[in-house]
Amino acid sequence: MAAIRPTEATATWWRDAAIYQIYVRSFADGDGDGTGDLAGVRAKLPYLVELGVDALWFTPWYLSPLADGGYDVADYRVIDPAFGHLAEAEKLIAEAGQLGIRTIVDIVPNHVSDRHSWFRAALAAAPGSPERELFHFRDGRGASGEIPPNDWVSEFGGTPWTRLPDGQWYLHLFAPGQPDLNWAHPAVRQEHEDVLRFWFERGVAGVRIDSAALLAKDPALPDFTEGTDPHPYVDRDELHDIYRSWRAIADQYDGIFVGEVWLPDSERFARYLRPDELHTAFNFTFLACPWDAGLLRSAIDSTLAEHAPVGAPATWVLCNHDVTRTVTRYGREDTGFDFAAKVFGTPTDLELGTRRARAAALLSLALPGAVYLYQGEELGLPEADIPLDRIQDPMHQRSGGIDPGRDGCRVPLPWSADLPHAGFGSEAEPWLPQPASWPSYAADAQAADPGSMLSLYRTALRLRREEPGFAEPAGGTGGGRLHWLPSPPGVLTFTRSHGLICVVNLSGGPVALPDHVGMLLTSGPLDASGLLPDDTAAWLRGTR
Ligand code: TEU
Repeated sequence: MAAIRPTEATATWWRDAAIYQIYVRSFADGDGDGTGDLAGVRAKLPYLVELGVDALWFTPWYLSPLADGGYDVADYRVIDPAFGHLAEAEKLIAEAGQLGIRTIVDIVPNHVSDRHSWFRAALAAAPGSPERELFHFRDGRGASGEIPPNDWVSEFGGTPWTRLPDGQWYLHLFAPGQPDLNWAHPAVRQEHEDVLRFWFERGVAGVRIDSAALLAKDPALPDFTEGTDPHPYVDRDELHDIYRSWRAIADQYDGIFVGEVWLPDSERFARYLRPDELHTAFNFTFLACPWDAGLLRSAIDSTLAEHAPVGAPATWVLCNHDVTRTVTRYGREDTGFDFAAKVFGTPTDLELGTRRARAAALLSLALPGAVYLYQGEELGLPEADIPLDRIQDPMHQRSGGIDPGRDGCRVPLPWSADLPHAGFGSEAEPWLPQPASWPSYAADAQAADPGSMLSLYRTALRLRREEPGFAEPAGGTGGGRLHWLPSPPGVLTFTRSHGLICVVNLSGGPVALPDHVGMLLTSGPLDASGLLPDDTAAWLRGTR
């Protein structure tokens, strides 16, 4: 195992951390049942130390019927038995901490599972009962209440209302197995504050807040009209009082929050990042941005501009468990990302996508702020084609089969090229089928290859930690600073501090490197003339 790194007690670790997202079900299978688990994660801690990450974000590991990959929580105080048990989670948090790696858990406050005790009690209670006040139950419209209470559309497609035998409907912005909670009810607020304390007391360093802009609803649950302000359920002002009360709890434990805040309005996005609310939020503008120099520069500039006034560090993320993997996205005609645009059979050039993903890795790892890596990103995994009869994601079903869903970015990881199931687990078939190509991406083979994606990430993360040029200059605004340097069209060149330069060539042809005295790392080889090829990035030691 690599050297034990001290867990520096700095209260600002999260401002420039490299945080690795673990989708437990697909990370590593410790007991051979075909599903990833905490034993598998514990066994891979040396790998994560070697990779050089500062924290792990676990997607929900709680008791769940998996109607939505665990984002349908039945009990926050119970680890799903498929993953292990609470004592094992506590051990994992402690073991990782001793290795200098912090733990972030995932809270899903917008809804619970339909198996949660609260919802089961609400189903058993009559319309109008107090149990139903914890959720959004309403009578339908029409002569016999046969029309849903309003015209909202589910995030997964279709109506977000499901009718019960007693005639009432209940609201679920996502799948029917995810009834929305009524955040105007004091018991809902109290329970989530208790859940935060429960996990902070078990040593977690942070919490990712799922669907953070959706919790509060207009109590009238009115029909939605485009342009309605405030929106009946997105980004409502009531949210900020909730997050201020959560921040007061987190501050008692030096805990941090990262919000999943999908909001195109950067001014409203920044409101979640005020000093008495969330510490950080995911930057989906950058994630969804097409592979284009001008658009990427605008995304970077707008991100830093919106964070600076509130003193929050930016976050940089290229993929997660919801979006098409970067290698595949960047190998397509449309290199951006749009949930609504996903269809089967989009032509993809994986060689081109991989080259661009390598360059994007050096770009995102050079930018000021925190960076999030999604498991398998460091292996250069592409989006997998899942056989229709194996697709589990409700987004597929609820799109009428048009959307391939998200399973393609959730395929169990390849660890060993020569073992069954690419080393994911020892016995049972993995819960999602692995493509025939998976062994060629295996971590053990890549670790031995200096030109692999894994070696690139390991080296880049090491340099990011060691090179003073990546650190925030003292007295930084907190939002992070970079200085753009003159570049040919289609080339991004910037410096952070100490003369460190990052250059990314998206121009369509080779370009000369800026003046430099040293080469730290490139995402691919220079050409025979020493020029930086297209879709390639370099970290340089500048002349100043
Ligand atoms: O995703 C949130 C989500 O999918 C929507 O907020 C969407 O991002 C937004 O409307 C932009 O179109 C989170 C989890 O990451 C995802 O895995 C879950 O399925 C979902 O919430 C429900 O918990």
